[in-house]
This record gives sequence, structure tokens and C-alpha cells, in this order.
Amino acid sequence: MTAHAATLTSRSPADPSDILVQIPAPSAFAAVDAVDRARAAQPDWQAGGGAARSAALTAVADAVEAAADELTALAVREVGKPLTEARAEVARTAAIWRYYAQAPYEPTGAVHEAAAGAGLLLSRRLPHGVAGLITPWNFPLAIPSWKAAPALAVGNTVVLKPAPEATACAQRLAEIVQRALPAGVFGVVPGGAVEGNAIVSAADVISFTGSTAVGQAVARAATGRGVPVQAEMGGLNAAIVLPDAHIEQAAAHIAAAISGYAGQKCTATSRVIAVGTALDPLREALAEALRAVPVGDPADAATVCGPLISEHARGQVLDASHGLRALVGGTAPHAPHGPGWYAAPTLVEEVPPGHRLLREEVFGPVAALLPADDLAHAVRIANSVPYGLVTSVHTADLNTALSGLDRLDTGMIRINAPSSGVDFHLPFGGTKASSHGPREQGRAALEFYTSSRTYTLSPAGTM
Ligand code: UN1
Repeated sequence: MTAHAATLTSRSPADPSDILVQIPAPSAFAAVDAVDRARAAQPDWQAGGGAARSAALTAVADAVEAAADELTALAVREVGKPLTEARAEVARTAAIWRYYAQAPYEPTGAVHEAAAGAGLLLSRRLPHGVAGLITPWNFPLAIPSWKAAPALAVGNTVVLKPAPEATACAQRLAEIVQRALPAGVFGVVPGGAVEGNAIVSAADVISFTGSTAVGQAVARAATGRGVPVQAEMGGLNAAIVLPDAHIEQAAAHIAAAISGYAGQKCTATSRVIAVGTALDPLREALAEALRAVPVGDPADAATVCGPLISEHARGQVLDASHGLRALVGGTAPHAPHGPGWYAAPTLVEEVPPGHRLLREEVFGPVAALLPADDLAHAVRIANSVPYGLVTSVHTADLNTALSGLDRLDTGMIRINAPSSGVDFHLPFGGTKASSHGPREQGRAALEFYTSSRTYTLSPAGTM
């Protein structure tokens, strides 16, 4: 009998019999080999200059746009992302490459006069070498891109280890990127924990997005080796609704943040905190908005809430609200949606303190409605979890919002907007168990993928 190598399978969440990828899982050796190849390609990529790197990143953006329909369909099929969101992710992916294509022309440091005597002090930023990127399945094109593009722009080479569930998306993205870049500059290693660990033990800078348990282990391993690491992990995000909020707008935004892509975003809303008299109107409006959410086939342009990524994920989601008072949902949806792993958008109330929903990320379309006496109380409730990624605040009074939110322990605050959604040109990240290390996205990413060097220049011949 020959021993069977582990198999890596990726199947469609909307139709689990639809298998996109079934390959023998590569190995730790393949991962280390990919890092070696990327390391060999790095000096030329850096020395080739900013104009060449900028042109290459622009070519990736153009190619992503040219392949937009195909990439959209692939994301719909492989990770069950609803068509409208998938289309937006592809557009965002192209925009991210275009944005970072400008980075090679940005200043990389500063010039200072010597503190005493003649001479100059200079600082500049240099790439680390090989960036090891470990990415989740839920943004199978945008997340690899918002990590790879800044890393490449400043002269690193890249090895990407995508989540197994998003292997086909990552491989297609890699083909597009590789066609625009010199050989060896961008490598992809499909696989799971074994390949991920190998990359963490070999790359020169690590960026991770995924679960908190894995992210913390990655952060420890990279820190132990003394390489820079950033990890974006879970969220247990709150929406705070004040009595003066535009209730219909708040309900629409919150329903979208609970149910969009079946809540499978670290930025999804899972706790809705209604302040004072906001409770009754919000309960009614939010329940109505959630009942109206189109659940179904991700290939349908009207769908907002598609299937969960796996049978296990759906089981977790249904368990999370089990035994609680559900205002909406709490079950698999009634209408037949095909063979996929669907769960109905769910809002529960009277959740006992300490319940799992108030401690752990569920990663599904489930939220708890919680009453608060006033804004300060709402902030205390919002802060009472191990995570601190993003909070949405719904109010007509920006003064109250701004002055009352200083104690909110969260990396991002979105006022009169859904908690989900990202502006890729600003830093992204949170506090507590949500994030480790420097922020990603925006210009912050350019700093993360470089280290600073200071030069002291004195005139020759002075004693
Ligand atoms: C979004 O809300 O559009 O993994 C992006 C995640 C986040 C990205 C959220 N890092 O869900």
C-alpha cells in the first residue's frame, strides 16, 4: 500500500458537490523552496528601480480589470461571495494595485542638518527581503492584494499562502500577478498549517489575516525569530445606536453589517447596543430590515446573504443562537436555497451575561440586541469583549459622538456607516485580540514592509 499524501480540496459553498481544486497538499519543503526562490529574486527586484516596480503594479491592476468578470465568477463559486460584493471586491483589488503603484515615487525618509558642525543626517527605508503572507478565504483577492502590493512596491518579494478554501482564487490571482512581474518575485504555496508554519519560519517579514488562535501563534513564532509581524484577527464588533439616530438608516446599515456575505467578515456587526429610547424603534426596524435581507444563491445579483463557507461553519452559527430568544432567524432559512450551507440572518435578545455570543466571534449572520442606559454605558458594553476591531456609531449629533467615544477601545470607528467596509488608503486594524503589530493598508503598510536606516554624512577631510 502506498501512503496517500494529504489532499487539499476546495469546494463551492453553494453546491458542495462542485469541487474547484483537489490536489495533493504540497509540503513544508515546497514552502521553504518558494521562500528561497523569492529570496534569490529580491535583489534584482529592488535594484530594478521604482519606475519598473510601479509599471509592474499598474500592469497587475490593468490585468485584474481585464479579468474582472472571470475573477468575480470565481469568487462567487469558490467562497460563496454574493455577486454584487464579489464584483466590488475585484474592483477594490484593481484599485489597491493602482494605489500602491504610486508608492515607489513617494519619499522614503527625511533629511536633517547635523546637530553640530557641517554634515547631514539622512533616514531612508529599505525592504526586509521576502514577505510571507498568510491570508484567509473571505476576501480571496483583496486581502492577498493589500498585503502583496505594498510589500512589492517597496522592493520586497512575496510568498503567499492562501487559505485552502480559496486556493483557486489565489492561484488565478497569482497567475495574473506573475505575468506582470519578473520570475520569482511573487510565489504562491497552496496548503494549510504545515505550509504556513514553514513560511513563518523562513520569511523576513510576516503578514497574517485569519483566526485569533492561529494569528497569536504566528505572532509568537515570528517574534521569536525577531522578524516583523502583523496579524489581523477576529472581531466582536458593536453598533451603538443613540436615541437621536436616523433609525431607518441605522437599521439598514446594521442589517447589512450583520448579514452581508453571511457575516463572514472580521468587520461584521455581532452586537447591537441600543441606548435608552432607541431600543424599541430599533428593535422593530432592525427586525424588519433583517427579515427583508435576500438570502440565497451567491450568483444572484440580488443576494446579500449567501451560504456559510462549510457545513461546520453553519453548525457553529446555528449553535450560537440556540436556546436564545430570536427576534428574527435562529434557524436554517425556510425557503429552499439549493444544497449550500445556508443560515438565516438572526437577531437575538435577552442574551445572558457571559454567553458565548458576547465572548467569541461566530463568523456568521448572527447578532445580539443589548440595551444601554446612556452612551457611557454603551461604551462600557462595547469594550467588555476580548476584541477591539471596529465599532459603528449611529447618531445625528457628531459632537456627542466624537466627545463620547474617547474611551471606546477599538481600532476603527464608523459613524452613520456599517461596521463592515474598508478604505484601503487608511490604516486598518484594532486593539486587544483583534490585531497584533503595526497596522496594515494605507501608507502604514509601506512602513511595515520596510525598516529604517539612518545615515550620518560628514564632509571628508574635517577633523
Ligand atoms: C471589509 O469589511 O470590507 O478579514 C474587509 C476580514 C477583514 C477585512 C474586512 N480583514 O474580514
